[in-house]
Amino acid sequence: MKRLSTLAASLMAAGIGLAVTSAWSADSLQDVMKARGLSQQDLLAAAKTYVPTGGRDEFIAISSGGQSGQLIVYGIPSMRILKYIGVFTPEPWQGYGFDEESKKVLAGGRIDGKDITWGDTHHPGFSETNGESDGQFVFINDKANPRIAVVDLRDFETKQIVVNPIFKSEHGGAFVTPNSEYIFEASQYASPLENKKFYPLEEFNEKYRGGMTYWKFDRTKGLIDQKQSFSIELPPYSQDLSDAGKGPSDGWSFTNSFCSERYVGGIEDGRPPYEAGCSAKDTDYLHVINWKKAAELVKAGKAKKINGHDVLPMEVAIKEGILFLIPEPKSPHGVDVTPDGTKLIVAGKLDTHVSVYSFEKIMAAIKAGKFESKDPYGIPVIGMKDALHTQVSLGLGPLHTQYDSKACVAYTSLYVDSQVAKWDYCEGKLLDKISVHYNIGHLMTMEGDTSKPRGKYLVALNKLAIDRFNPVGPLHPQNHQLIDISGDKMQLIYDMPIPLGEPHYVVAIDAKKLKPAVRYKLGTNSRTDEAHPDAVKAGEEKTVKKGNKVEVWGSLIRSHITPEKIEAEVGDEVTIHLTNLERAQDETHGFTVSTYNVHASVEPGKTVTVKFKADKEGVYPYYCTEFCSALHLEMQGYLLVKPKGWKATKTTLAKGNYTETDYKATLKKVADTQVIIDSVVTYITSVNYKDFPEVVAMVEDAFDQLGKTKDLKAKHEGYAAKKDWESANLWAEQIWQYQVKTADLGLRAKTFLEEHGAKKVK
Ligand code: RUQ
Ligand code: CUA
Repeated sequence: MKRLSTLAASLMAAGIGLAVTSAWSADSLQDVMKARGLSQQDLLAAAKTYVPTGGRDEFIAISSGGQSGQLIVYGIPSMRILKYIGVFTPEPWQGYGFDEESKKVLAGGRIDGKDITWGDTHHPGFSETNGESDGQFVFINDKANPRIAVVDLRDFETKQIVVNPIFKSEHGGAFVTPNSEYIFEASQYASPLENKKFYPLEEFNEKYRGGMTYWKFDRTKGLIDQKQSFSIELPPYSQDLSDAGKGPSDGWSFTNSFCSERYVGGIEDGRPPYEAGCSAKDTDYLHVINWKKAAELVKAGKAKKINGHDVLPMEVAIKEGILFLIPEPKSPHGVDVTPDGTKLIVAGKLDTHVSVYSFEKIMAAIKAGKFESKDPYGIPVIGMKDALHTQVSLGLGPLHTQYDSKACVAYTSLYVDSQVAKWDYCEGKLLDKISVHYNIGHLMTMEGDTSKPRGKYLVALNKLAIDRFNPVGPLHPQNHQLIDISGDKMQLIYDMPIPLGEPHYVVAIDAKKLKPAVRYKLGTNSRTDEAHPDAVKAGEEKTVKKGNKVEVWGSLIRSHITPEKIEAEVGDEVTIHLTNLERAQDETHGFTVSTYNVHASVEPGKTVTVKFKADKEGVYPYYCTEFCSALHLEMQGYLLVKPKGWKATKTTLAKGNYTETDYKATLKKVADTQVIIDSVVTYITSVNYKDFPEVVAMVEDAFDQLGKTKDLKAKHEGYAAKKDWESANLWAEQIWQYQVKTADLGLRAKTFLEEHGAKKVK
C-alpha cells in the first residue's frame, strides 16, 4: 500500500489527479483501482496513453485497412481512431464513390473495363524528403488487383489510383525512394506480363514472369506520372516485400522472394501441394537492383513496350549490370534497410535466423565480379557468405524489422513465437523480448523505416486477437498493441481493437509534420485541387433545363440549400453542382436525393457534383445529411419529377394563417436575440480575439450571417404595412434564423476564447 500511494502521489504530481478531478469525484485513485481491479502497471500504462479531452497525440499513424480497401488514421499514444480514408472502396460518409469527382478517381482503378470496388491494401508509405517522412502524401497498394493510390495529406483524400499494366497481383508495395522520386512495387504471383493470351502452367518457367514497377512521382502535381514510369522483368519467383536503399545505398532497391522453386502445385493431379513445393529449398533469392541506372537505361531507349508501358528486359538488366541475386534463408518475408543505409535485414519465416547483409560487401562482390553462380535466367548470384554481416537467431518465425532512435537497435516480429525481439544488429545480440497477442505480422516504430527513427513507441500488428476483447461473433476485431520502447525493457501499454479489415502495415509520423487545411478555397474540386468549373458564389445559383437535361448550380450554407426545389420531367438527366459557402471550421454539409444513390460530403469551400437519371415520376425529398446547425433538419428541398406534358391545376400554396399577434411575438423574439448577440460581440471585442485565427474566421462568418438580415427588415415592415401578416411574420422569422446562426457562432467563439485564455484589451 505504501508503494501504491507513492505512485498515486507521483501521478497526481504529473497532473493525473484522478482523486481531485471530476469523473469519479467521490473516489480516490486507490478506490478506483480497487473497484476496477487495476494494478500499478495498469495505471502507469493508462497514464502513458491517456490524452485528456481536447489534447492531441504526438504521432499520427496511417494504417492499411486491409480488405476494406481503405486507410485508417489514428493517434499515438492514445490509439484513438480519427478517420477512415476511402481509397479503393467507396466510402459513403465522404461521398467517395457517390459523387462525380470521386467516381473519376475510382475509375482510374478500373481494370479490363470493369469497376473494381474493393482492394486488399497492405503497405502504406509516406512521401520522403532526404529519407525522412515529410507528411505530404501517403501511398498504398492493392495486392489483389495490382494498383497504387495516392492520398494527399493536405485534406486526407485519395487523388489518384493507377493500375499496374503488367502484373496480376502485387504485394511488395508501396515503397518510396528517399526523395519520393519513385514509388515501387513488386509483383507477387508470376503471370505472363502481357497477359492477353493464355499460357498453361506447363510453360511457367518460360512464359510467366515476375517484376518490379517503379512509378514516377510528380511531387508538384501530387500525382504519379504513368508515362515516366517503368518496370524491370524478373524471373517467376514470387517477389515479395521490398525496401529502398538510403544514404550510401540510395539508388538501389532490395526485394525478397519466395517460391524460387517455381513450383506450380497440382494436388488435383496427385502432385504435392503448393506449400510443400514452394518451401523445398533452403534458400530463396534477395533481388538487388540499381533503379537509378535502370531509369537511365529506360531513358536511353533500352526498354520494350508491353501494354504501352516501358519494361526493361531481364537480359538487358543482366548485361548492364543492374540486377543481382543473393541467397537468403528459406521463405523470407521482410527486407528492411537500416536507417544509415549500410545494412539490410532479412527475416526468413521458416528459419530462426535474421540475416544482416552488408551493402558494402554486396558492392565489393559486384565490383570484383565475384559471383558463386547464375540463376536459371542468367542473373549473377552473389554468395551469401560474401554479403553477410552477421546472422542472429532470434526466435521462431521472424518476419519484419523496424528501427529505434538508438543506434544499432532493431525490433523484429516473431510470428510463431508471438513475440517482439529487441536486438542489436551491429553486435548481433538479443536484448529483450515481449509477448504479444497473437501471431504478430508487421510491427512499426515511430518513423522507424526512415533514416531518422524516433523511437518511443512500437505498434505490434497481430494477426489474431482470440481472447483479447469482448466477443462480437466469429469474425474478431484486429489487435494493434502499443508497446513503450523508451526504456531498456519493452512494456505493453495498450490493446486497440480495429474493426476494419486486416491492417497489414501501418506507418506513423510526428504529428507536427502534418499541416492539413481546415477549409478549401471557395469553389474547389477537392479531387483535382483545381478550381471547380461549376462552383458558384452566393447569389449566382441557377437551374437550367435544356432538352432532357436539368442542370443545377446550387449552394449550401446554414441552414439552407439553394435551390429549394428542382423540377424535372421523367427520364431527364439531373446534374446538381453544390458549393459549400461556409468559411467556419467543421461546417460540412452533406447532400442526398431520396432513392437515387447519390451522396456528397461538402466541406467548407468544396464544390461537388452529383448526377443521376430521374427515371421514375414522383416526389423525392433532398436534404443535408450532416447535423450542421439548429435548423439542420430544415435544410431540405424537393425534386419534383413530373410525367411528360404535365399541367398544373392548382397554383396557390397552402397558408399558415398568421396574425398580427404572431408577427409581434416574432419581433420580440428578434429583439431579445439581438440583445444576446450584442453581449457576445461586446465580450469578443473586449479581448484579443484577433490573435486567434479560428475565432477571426468564426466572427467573419457570424457577421456574414447577420449581414443577410439587412434587407429583410424593410421587407417585413412593408408587408406589415399592407397587413399581410403571413408574409410579414415569415420574413421576420427569417431574420431570427440568421440571428440564431450568428448567436451560435458567437457563443462558440466566446467559449473558444475563454478556454484559450484570451486577454482583455483596452
Ligand atoms: S505482409 S505479415 Cu507486409 Cu502483406 Cu508481412
Ligand atoms: Cu447542412 Cu445539415
